[in-house]
Amino acid sequence: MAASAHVDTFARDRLPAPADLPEFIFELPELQFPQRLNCATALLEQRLDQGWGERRCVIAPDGTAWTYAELNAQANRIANVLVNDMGLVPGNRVLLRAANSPQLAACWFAVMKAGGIAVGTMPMLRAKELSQIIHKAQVSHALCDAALADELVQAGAASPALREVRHFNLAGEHGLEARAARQPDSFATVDTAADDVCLLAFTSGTTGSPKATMHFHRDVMAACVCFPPHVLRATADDLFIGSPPLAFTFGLGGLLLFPMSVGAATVLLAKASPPDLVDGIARHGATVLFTAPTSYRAMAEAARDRRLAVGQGGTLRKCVSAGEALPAATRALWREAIGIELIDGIGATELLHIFISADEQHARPGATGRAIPGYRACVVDDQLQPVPTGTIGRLAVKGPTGCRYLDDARQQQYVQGGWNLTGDAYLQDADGYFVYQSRTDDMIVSAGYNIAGPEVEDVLLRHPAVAECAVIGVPDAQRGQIVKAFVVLRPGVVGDAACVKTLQDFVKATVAPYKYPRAVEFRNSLPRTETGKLQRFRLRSGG
Ligand code: 3UK
Repeated sequence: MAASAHVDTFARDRLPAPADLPEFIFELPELQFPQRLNCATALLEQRLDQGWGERRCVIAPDGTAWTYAELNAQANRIANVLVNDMGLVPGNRVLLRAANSPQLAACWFAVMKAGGIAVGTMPMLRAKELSQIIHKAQVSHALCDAALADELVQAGAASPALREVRHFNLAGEHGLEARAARQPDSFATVDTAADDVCLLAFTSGTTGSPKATMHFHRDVMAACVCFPPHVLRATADDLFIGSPPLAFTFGLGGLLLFPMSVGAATVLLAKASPPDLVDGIARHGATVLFTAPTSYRAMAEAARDRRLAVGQGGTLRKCVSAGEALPAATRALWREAIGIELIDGIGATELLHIFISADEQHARPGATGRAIPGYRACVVDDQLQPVPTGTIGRLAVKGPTGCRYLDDARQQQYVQGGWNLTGDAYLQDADGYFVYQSRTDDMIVSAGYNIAGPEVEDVLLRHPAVAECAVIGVPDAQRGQIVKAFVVLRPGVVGDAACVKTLQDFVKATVAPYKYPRAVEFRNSLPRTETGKLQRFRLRSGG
């Protein structure tokens, strides 16, 4: 280990014991990292050295663009505020709270430059969740959009660890803008070790106390040399856009790190509902899109009408789907609407970003893809032994990134025998493609049959009456569990007994009849997290 640059060793002191770490593999030549590495140097400062300082980098919804040089200067000023005004020392945790925006990107790089540890938080979080995060990560500093100040003020009052908070988008001399303007636009970036922690990413887990995953400067760069060049293959002329918050590593990678790793530009939208995204793509001329499966489904019609794709007179050429399983029906819908084959990819907060995927040429409906260069994946049984082709088991992954929970006994569940166990049930087909079944704890067992909810959902989504749906197992005296579908109907469709029967018959006619939903409930909407994931546990508990 190279000497750490951290003065505050909180994170390093709470790394999992060596025996509890996954095996890390660095086989690709591009994964040979130097001992000293700061990801802000690699992603931002080197673009300037390369002569790309005047290229557009981060773009606000109104079209205002900062060049790489401007983002660098702003990040330097904020790094000076963190160190000179707020007393940050390397290793301190800095909470970031804002909707996606150029200023949030500048804050993120400022934390990297100052050798701090960024703790991203989803804008929707309330004081209760924020105080859990502040406590768990012992957050000492925060940079927060004034529009989201209230909940943080409440959380801060209950959290002695949090010493220094500055707000941006705040007029007056105390606002971050005014303080930053008084600072020099140069900063001596801290010469961090490649294995200094730079990011604490909280999992969007639905149960139990929050888990914080720790990632190094090296991990950030590893994510940038695996999926982007080998699967996505975007170029410096691309313009990225999408919905996931930068606090979610799907968004951090897809909307900030990956575009910058190739010298491209990125539109950071504060609001990115499906209609906002469609508008944003058209208005800015975006070429690469990152969003979740439900968002593709909701956008398909408008995307076709507005002719967003490059082949239709628009600009969009690459579309990445992650966060949840991509139903084959949604892949087909998007292709029919705009002629673009989706790039599906499974990623996890624990592994930082995507590790199984397939590019447009290699995509297979219903399958996520194959292990991407840099990663290995297999399907194993409870003894961690590989199962035969076509057999459902637990997904196990290893690569240059992997799970390191901060001070958490659950490390030993996620990492076993050197493998990261993501909690997903998968099978691998004869060509090595990984086919998602369900979360391991969501598999429905009804009258002795194993039924994967997402397979039934995919069938229901093909019915013209269905806008959205979720399929879970509910307790049943005779069968142990029965299959239950929650269905959001398309506008104008009546959810009566005849409709229930129609949908049940449709499923029976498409897949093995034992999989049909014996119970169907109509809803106006489905419970989802801010990252677009269905909250099945809320449906199970009647919520
Ligand atoms: C599920 C998928 C099937 C799967 C994420 C891309 O989602 C991300 O991270 P989270 O920690 O959740 C991880 C879990 O989400 N999942 C994600 N993508 C897919 N299931 N097909 C997919 N394509 O259960 C996984 O274990 O919130 C995704 C990049 C970075 C991320 N953090």
